[in-house]
Amino acid sequence: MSQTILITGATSGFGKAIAEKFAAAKWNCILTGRREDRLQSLSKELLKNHGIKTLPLVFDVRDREAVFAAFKNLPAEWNAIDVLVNNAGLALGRDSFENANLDDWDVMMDTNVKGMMYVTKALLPYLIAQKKGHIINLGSVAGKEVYKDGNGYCASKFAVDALSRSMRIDLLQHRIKVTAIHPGAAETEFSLVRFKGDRDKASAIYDGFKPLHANDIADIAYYCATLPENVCINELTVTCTAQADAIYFHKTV
Ligand code: NDP
Ligand code: 8X3
Repeated sequence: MSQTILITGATSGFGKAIAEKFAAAKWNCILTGRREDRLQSLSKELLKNHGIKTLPLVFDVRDREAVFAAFKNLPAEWNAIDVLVNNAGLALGRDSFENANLDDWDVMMDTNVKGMMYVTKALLPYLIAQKKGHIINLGSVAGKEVYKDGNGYCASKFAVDALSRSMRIDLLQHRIKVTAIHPGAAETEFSLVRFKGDRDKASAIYDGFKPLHANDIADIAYYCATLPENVCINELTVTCTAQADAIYFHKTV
């Protein structure tokens, strides 16, 4: 029988690559994000290339009512969800604590922390009813160590780490696995968003080294999701070869 994955933030980067990876393995995909045009074109592409079923759901993870409304009455054919990937997230700004923008902090906390909590809470009744499931949360090396000017983003990803550990304990009784993947620098739309559309600043982040690619994270998510029922990778930190942790890089320029 086909399996089903739900991915938040499937319009770009890791989320899109994860959708493509699982679709290629014939998983049906529930794809979420705010940009409807991208969700529709990804749905069509996955159907055409892999013949799988997709359900695009357009909502902002910060909108509590919209999140719960989206999952309240999932069509019967979609309510058996094997894997939830909490991926939607962002960084905004890279400024010292005294210069950081309060609105940026609010958006990061509301998206990366509260959005993830809302989505998980809204989906849990389905996972609990089926007495199994797997939640994969996208944390970051920024949630393992703080770096200069990382303040609000680092705090939000430390919270993802804490929530992942907490979920793992609380959901044990329901046989729900929880895996936290903590990537280092990966070239997606992440830096373009962080630097608010400044392409030069965004691309400069990756000067002098070869960062992770979204497909690397998709491969890892797929590996974690397809292990035997009795095996759960609790967490893993993954960086490109030129990065040691949240702070140290070996760059050629
Ligand atoms: P992208 O910017 O390429 O993708 C981010 C995705 O999140 C988009 O699909 C976007 O969809 C979605 N998203 C953002 N805000 C919201 C919102 N309010 N509601 C719904 N969806 C939202 O970045 P990445 O793929 O790199 O990032 C994915 C995750 O990985 C994030 O949590 C990020 O923090 C984390 N991460 C990224 C790293 C990197 O270096 N790239 C490293 C470590 C972790 P849309 O705009 O259509 O809503
Ligand atoms: C994204 C990686 O190093 O920019 O989480 O924080 S980093």
